Amino acid sequence: MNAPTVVAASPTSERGPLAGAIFDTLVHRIGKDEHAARPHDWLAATILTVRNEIIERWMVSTRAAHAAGAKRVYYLSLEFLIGRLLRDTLSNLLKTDEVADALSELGVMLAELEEIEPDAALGNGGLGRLAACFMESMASLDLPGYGYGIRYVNGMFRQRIDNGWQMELPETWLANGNPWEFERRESAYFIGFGGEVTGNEQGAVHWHPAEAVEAVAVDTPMVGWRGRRVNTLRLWTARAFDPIKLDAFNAGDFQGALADQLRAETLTRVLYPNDSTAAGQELRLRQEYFFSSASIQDIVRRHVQYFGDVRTLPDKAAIQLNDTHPAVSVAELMRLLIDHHELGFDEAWEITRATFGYTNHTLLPEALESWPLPLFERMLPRHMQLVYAINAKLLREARATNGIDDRAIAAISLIDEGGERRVRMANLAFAGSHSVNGVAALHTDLMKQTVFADLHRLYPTRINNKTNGITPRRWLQECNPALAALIREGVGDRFLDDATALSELAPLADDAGFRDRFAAVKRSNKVALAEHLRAEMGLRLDPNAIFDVQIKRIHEYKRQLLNLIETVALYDQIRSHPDRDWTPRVKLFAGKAASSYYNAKLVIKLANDVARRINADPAIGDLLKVAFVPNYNVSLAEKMVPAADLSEQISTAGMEASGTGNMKFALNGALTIGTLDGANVEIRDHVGADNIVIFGMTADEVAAKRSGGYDPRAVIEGSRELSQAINAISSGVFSPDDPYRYRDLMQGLYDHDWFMVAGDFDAYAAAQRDVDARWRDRDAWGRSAVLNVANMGWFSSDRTIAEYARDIWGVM
Ligand code: B1N
Repeated sequence: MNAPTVVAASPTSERGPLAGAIFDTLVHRIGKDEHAARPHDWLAATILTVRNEIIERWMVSTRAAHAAGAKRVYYLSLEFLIGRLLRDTLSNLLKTDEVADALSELGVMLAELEEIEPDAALGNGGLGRLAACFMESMASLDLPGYGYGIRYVNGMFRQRIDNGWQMELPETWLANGNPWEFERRESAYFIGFGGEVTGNEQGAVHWHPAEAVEAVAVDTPMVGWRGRRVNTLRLWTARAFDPIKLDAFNAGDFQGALADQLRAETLTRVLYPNDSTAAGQELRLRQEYFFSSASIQDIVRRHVQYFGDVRTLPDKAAIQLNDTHPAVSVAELMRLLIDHHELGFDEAWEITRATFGYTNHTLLPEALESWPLPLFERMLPRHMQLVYAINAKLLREARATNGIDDRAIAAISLIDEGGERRVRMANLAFAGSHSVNGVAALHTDLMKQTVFADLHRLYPTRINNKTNGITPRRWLQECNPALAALIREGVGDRFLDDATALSELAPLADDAGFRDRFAAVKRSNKVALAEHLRAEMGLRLDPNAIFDVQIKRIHEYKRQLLNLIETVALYDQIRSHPDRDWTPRVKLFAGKAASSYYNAKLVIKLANDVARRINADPAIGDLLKVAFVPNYNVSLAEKMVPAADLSEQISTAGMEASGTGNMKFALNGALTIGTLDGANVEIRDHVGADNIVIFGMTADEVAAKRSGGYDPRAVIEGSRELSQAINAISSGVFSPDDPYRYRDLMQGLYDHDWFMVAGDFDAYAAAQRDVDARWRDRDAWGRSAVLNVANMGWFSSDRTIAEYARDIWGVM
């Protein structure tokens, strides 16, 4: 941002107490006066001032949990995609207006400060954002919940588009400091790596790590709705025990003197930019063990300090593993119980299983984590022994179970023996937990039928479903204040505390006056987005067109390519039949590709190539505009979601575990065009089949086609629209500078088409023309949009968290 807009500041004597406090913070904590202060100084002064109030509530929350001897919930996640915190925190404290007024007395605009706060982008996509929504809901439901993760210095990379190609730049969210966080130097733990394990005659085991770093806690307060509770997000940072080797330094070896510190800092330096892909890197396993060990040590220490006896851990602590990234925690807790607390193996195993729950977020084979056994053994020799011991017990149980044959035993084993031996983290997490859940009904069914079929036969009650949710505070109240105000006018403010009360809106779907006001809100959000995109990328968009939006990570299974091919087909149709009554569309794309994912990066280039050609075609005018918006993140989503008319949720059925973007759009009054995949199935059930546009193969049909000889070439040749669009892309119509750029990408569709782009194309194109027709019936569209909002309350993460609390954690 440039210099903030200067509004006239009030004279000092007329300032209220809050303005006085912010000013005092600016002077005494930041060390600047109003002449020297930059926008970031005002931001820091505001946050530090607000923080004072939060701290008091934070202590109240902590003391209350302690006094009640309450059971605590620990959410372990390698990712927390928080985004910005100022607007969220002020809104939850009901202090937005008060702070805005105080700042305006000082000549500063709150909205401008909110816009310069950097996103805490400590996650890739849906999995990390879910963890952030869960933190907010736990605080809002007054549950004593702790998040544990890593304080990456560089979060998700910044995406720049250079001549249509994605470029990755380092993200530096800490460049101006982080006024939200508290470093807890006293909460530091020893984390060992490598070395060897010895035993004595009494059977006591001792691990002598070859290397060690110190994990230091950094806490951020998480404020719940109405400030009801303040919980802690505890992120670990790594430090060398010996920050500098003075002897080496004095001998002139400056780099050697600092080598340990550098190696430690490297551990928590960057977030792996993988989404739904396992990173096969030694550093990744080090990160996973580092944060798991620090978190488990912290949890056990707190428990023993408060309750005296480690054996009551499952009564007082529930630990949820967010996917398998923290799964080594199972072995780490076993190690602490056996080696440090001297429990027997069986008792330790009972406690471990009663304490952990595991959430699975994907069945994609390339995303299932497994570690080469030699690497695991070299880095974690004691944990390797424990994994073997757990496996022996697991396989003994399996062999004693009817109907489990040798093939099933091999699938259940914690060790994958096919080829290079590997440790299977999903099996370890499954075996070590009393609950294993999927994130949408369909996904949970597929868990039982596919990846976990044999473990499910062995433990038939363990798998359960917890359909994902989103926090309605950030994803309705804060990102769409105009819609929130309209809902309040319509049905009062009960929905603010209970999102299912949105259902009271349903009758207003038939009220033409309400629909008009609803449409006006949507239109003003579209105008605001168009203005933002004009300023940022020089785009000119017509707010009367359908805003058709696909924003999410770029991945073949999410099928941005299906959308782009259909865009090309539509372009072709409009040019061939300019006389028809076309419905104007704006197609917006945004999302990041993993830096090593070639095809995903090529899809970004294709989106930009298609956009450049179509947007410059005078024969098309405003009938079709296409844009790829750079650097998708939480803050950009908060601008795009409220402005969308149509939400693209078009993954190959069976591949998207849940999706949560789908929920954000529907809650903000967009209609979904989607496959019967992930939570789309449940969204259809809630909003009603008439208010969503479903197309394409089901998960069963996809599976059947894949095993029964799917012939994409025949499909493509049988569809004139599709083959023309593919030929155009393949022959360089959109890439005259490099006509062969997309030839292999298109050829792949003829040869294998694993994601069934061709198989679903005709159904998708027909569904899009159905969307056009619905759009032209403004009353029917408006009615459907209102009914989407009215029926999306169930997808609040408050509902999701209440289910976890009741069924898995035993805290509600
Ligand atoms: O988790 C989300 C779901 O809504 C999405 O459908 C699902 O794709 C997403 C390895 C993942 N699954 N797996 C990952 C992320 C990072 C990584 O390194 C895998 N993300 C999901 C929330 O349930």
